[in-house]
Amino acid sequence: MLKPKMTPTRELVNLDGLWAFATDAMVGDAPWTAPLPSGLEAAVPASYNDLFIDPEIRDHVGWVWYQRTVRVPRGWDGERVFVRLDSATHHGRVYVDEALVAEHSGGYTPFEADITELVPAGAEFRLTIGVSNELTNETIPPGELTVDDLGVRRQRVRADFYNYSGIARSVWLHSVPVDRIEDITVTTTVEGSAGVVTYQVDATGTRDVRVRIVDESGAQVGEATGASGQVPIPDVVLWQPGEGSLYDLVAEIVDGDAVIDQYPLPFGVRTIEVRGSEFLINGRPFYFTGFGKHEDSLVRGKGHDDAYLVHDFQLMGWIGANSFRTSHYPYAEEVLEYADRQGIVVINETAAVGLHYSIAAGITGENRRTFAPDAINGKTQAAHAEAIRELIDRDKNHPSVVMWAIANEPATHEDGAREYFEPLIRLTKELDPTRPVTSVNMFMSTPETDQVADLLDVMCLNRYYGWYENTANLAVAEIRLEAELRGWAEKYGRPILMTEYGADTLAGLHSIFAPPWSEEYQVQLLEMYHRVFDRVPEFVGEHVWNFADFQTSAAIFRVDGNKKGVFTRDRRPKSAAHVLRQRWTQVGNDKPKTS
Ligand code: BDP
Repeated sequence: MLKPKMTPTRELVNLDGLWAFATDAMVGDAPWTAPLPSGLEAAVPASYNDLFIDPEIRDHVGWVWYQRTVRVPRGWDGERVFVRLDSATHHGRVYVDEALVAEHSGGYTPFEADITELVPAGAEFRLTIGVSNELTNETIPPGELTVDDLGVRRQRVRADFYNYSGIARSVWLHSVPVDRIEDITVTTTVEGSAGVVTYQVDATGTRDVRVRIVDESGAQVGEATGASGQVPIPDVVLWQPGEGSLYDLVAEIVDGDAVIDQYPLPFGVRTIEVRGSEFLINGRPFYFTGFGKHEDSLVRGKGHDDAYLVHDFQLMGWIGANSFRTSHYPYAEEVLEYADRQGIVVINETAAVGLHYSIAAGITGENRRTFAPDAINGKTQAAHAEAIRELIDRDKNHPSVVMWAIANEPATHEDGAREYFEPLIRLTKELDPTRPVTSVNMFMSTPETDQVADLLDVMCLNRYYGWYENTANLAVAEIRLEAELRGWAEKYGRPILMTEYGADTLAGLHSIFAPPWSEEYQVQLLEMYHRVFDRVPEFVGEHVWNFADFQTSAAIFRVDGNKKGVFTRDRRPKSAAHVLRQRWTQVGNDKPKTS
């Protein structure tokens, strides 16, 4: 789905700002499409949870309603008019006055509604958006709805981050021509000093299509006609980690000399390949340094914020990180566009987190089969397939995206995992044959027990030796970690990436004895992991968990959230940040020497 854009043939009105807001309890039996009665206003984009001081709003389970009036610009007569949401977490419904015009499940991908027939150009209408945060065993991510002893509905999530809900990204009103470009797909290869761009333009109607390729100075460097084809770029400037060189593919549908629709798509020319145990970008072994991140900040929750985007990337640049993973859901499109321009490498993940029903068995006592009719079942798998489709559809053209992670820490050691994952991995590869595919592995899925690893291109491991296991015993943790990594290398011979490792750390807690939670322990744990990484030749990268402290549901092992950040939630460095900076600014994009 193309991001709405202002072009010579398309126009755009941003609908962000303050919207009337109410929970379903506040609306009661009244129709939610009537003016909302609560007197509350909510900021868009932002999760609603932390905006208000009322715990009943913060922990509300079910539908909430956002409302505002919108006027269609009078000049849009004869165009098609759409309302587009960049996301609604987790289910969205869009009403134009009383009419339901769109419904969507999946909290981190966009959807839109064609409202042309309902509102003429120049007219005003009431736009009501419903958002539900309910999660069940058949949604992505999965969760459970329960009712407590007082009859209050509760949402249980199976992920270690707060269930922030609402409209966390922008809302748009946009116009497109009746005959228009609906989608563009660009893939690239390199032949000698030339780049080869393979493109496909999907358009409505039977008009002629032409494309031009324009470099960053605005000079045209290639052109072609037809809905699909190849365009060479002589003396191409490659997109490289650290150098986000981009081109625009300007697609047009034309009628003789008249341009009916125009859409410029930024793209980069680069190649990705997994060869043996190496991860190659532009034919050169790449070593990942960086983080698993979250979209998370004070007050906004998961609300997208360009200021945090710029600041987080500044901090990643300062520390020498060349990459991050969009743990545990697709991030705002602005993040990927910025990564494209900044030359930051991205592992792009679906929202399939929590497909593991006994991960916390030691704490909760719950020990259930994950792949079962009353747990992760065929309907969950269908929702998961749709999540993969929507992610690839949205993000396929971003050069920064070098790999798809289709899940985080599913129970891939349990019976049923192969039947569940094999079709999803196949689907991902069919939808995008150009990028490697992974599923991020958790500690119970070892080289001996894992049932899907042979289907994956890269072994992405989350490991907590020295934290959840061998707590406060880094010497033993070092031996266990190395033994396991060598086990993966020996069995599969594929690249191994540590997608999570780290320790909860209370900023400001110091101790000469370096106990868990102290800044010293975080430093010593990371240094121990790095010694091991540098001894394993198949190792291709390190993503510390997490970039910054983040909010979670209340739990006895969480102190106002997860504190494994290298930066605090307000982005101040802990001691570990300086240690990482020293290592990563030296390592660059190359693997540290194996000792
Ligand atoms: C991993 C999860 C991550 C958690 C982390 C932790 O992938 O979401 O936040 O552990 O416990 O299991 O800190």
